[in-house]
Amino acid sequence: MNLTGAQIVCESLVKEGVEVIFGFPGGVVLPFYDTLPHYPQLRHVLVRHEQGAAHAADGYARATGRVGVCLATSGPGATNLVTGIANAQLDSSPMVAITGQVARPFIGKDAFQEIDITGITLPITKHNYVVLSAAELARVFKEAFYIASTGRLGTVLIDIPRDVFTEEAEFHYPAKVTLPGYKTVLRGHPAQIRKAVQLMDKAHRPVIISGRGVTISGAYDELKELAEKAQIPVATTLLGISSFPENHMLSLGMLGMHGMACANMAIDKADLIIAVGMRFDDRATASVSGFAPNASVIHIDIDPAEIGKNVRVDVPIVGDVKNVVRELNKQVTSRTHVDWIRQLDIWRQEHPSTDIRGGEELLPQYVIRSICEVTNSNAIIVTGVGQHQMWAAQHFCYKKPNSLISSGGLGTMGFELPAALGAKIGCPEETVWCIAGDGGFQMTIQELATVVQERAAVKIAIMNNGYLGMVRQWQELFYGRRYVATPLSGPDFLKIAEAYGVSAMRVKTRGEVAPAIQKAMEHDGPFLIDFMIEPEENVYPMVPPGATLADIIEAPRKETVASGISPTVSNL
Ligand SMILES: Cc1ncc(C[n+]2csc(CCOP(=O)(O)OP(=O)(O)O)c2C)c(N)n1
Ligand SMILES: [Mg+2]
Repeated sequence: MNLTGAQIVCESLVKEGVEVIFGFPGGVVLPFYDTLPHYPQLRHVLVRHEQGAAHAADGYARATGRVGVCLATSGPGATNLVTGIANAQLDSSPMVAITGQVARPFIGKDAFQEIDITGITLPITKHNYVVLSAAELARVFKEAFYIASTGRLGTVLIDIPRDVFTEEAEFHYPAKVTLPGYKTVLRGHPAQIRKAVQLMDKAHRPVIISGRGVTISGAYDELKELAEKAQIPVATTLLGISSFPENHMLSLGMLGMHGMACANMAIDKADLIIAVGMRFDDRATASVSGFAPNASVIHIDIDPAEIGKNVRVDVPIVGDVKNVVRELNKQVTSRTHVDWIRQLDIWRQEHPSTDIRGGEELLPQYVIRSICEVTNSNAIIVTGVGQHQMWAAQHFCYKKPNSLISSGGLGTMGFELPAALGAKIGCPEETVWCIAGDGGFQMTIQELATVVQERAAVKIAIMNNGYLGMVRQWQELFYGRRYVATPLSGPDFLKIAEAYGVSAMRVKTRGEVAPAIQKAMEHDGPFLIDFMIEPEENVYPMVPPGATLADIIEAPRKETVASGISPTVSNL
């Protein structure tokens, strides 16, 4: 059967089970858009900026575990995708990005809207393709989806010249891929697993660090079993949040630069680190030379390139986390670490990191805790980047698997709104709260129009401190309080919301917080709350740049007076 390239693209997407494409049209992709109405199973979501398409596809992928798809035209459309592609790739989000390219005879001529997008994205994709004949399209799509969704997940870009969309070729979708150079190891080596078990059996002060790999491989139950069987406390990375229930007695919460004091102290004093599906990012380890100075390290990861990259590893195990942890569970000895757990409990009491001070001020921590209480933790939280991101990581008690979506590796301001849109479209039954910074929100604010057009009932909490808050915090602490280029003036987010057709309200006092959240939840459709939070509130604890996890700055004393609201992590 002969089909046009555009039809082959659509057929291939259907074969891959794609239901949603986040895209924005332009000249060279018009043949594709002209074909799209013949494929009603493919829902097209028209974003307002291509960066929004990439973040929405990324948010969709993280929320559903399925490959997210975004599409843009050549030139500026393609370059607008770049930040979103890098963001998805750095956080191992499975995504296929499709770009149009100028017609084959024009390639290399600096033609109108020609850009070498495969050259540009080579270092920020897992793989990329330029498709130079329609006959190759089906194979390329099969491979692209396979590569994006296997091994360490990642982003694949497919660049398609305009005349390849219109060229005809026989359509045959391959049943399997043939990629001799691409191999993924799924099962851990038995000898390495035995070595790991030996270390675990003799450890006195073990700590598990759980990363996003646990969520991706669906190893939530397996990890819980391991922690419980061997009585090992669990700290998580930022992206590992919600891979282990935070109300569990063995939960230490997040580690790292803004991690819980108790988690960081535990790692500093541990004699064994079991790192599961995490990559020792410098925001998690702080100074690598001082990281876990007394510990042997077991590192489980599907990507062999991660082993020994940042931290010396004693027992590497390459494999899918779920398989490896299952094997560990079979072999590890059931035991307790009474003294260690008691010690952690003492540190937790002496160094509380989630207490919220009382008083009248509208504190961001209080807002996050209230969202947690009103939703009963039954929501997907999507954040931007900055202080609000850290408060959302610290003060919401994540009890549900895969309930935090945040930009970790690239730290992309503006991720929040489009990613929340993608998550809501992927999981329409879930409550999705977008926790936004007043700075980052303005970077992708136009996606409010997409939210309205798609009737996506995203609930938006703007943490309005009038500053690029995280940068202001660094200026306060490390640059003599010189606030250069960090104060923000406006806009009036209620007027913005009104212009887009989104219901909204402003909250200035603690008393208004819970009723406003309740109102947003009951509202049938998107809802925005502009929380006018304490402008110069800081994120604590904090490990200063260059220091080790042991060098934690805790909140100044006045900041730890209890507010009467329950702590995030239930104590041991
Ligand atoms: C695209 C981008 N530009 C710059 C930065 C550097 N940066 C990190 S946090 C931050 C401030 C964010 O401000 P806001 O969104 O208001 O969040 P807040 O920290 O105030 O909660 C900036 C500028 C970034 N992470 N991303
Ligand atoms: Mg701000």
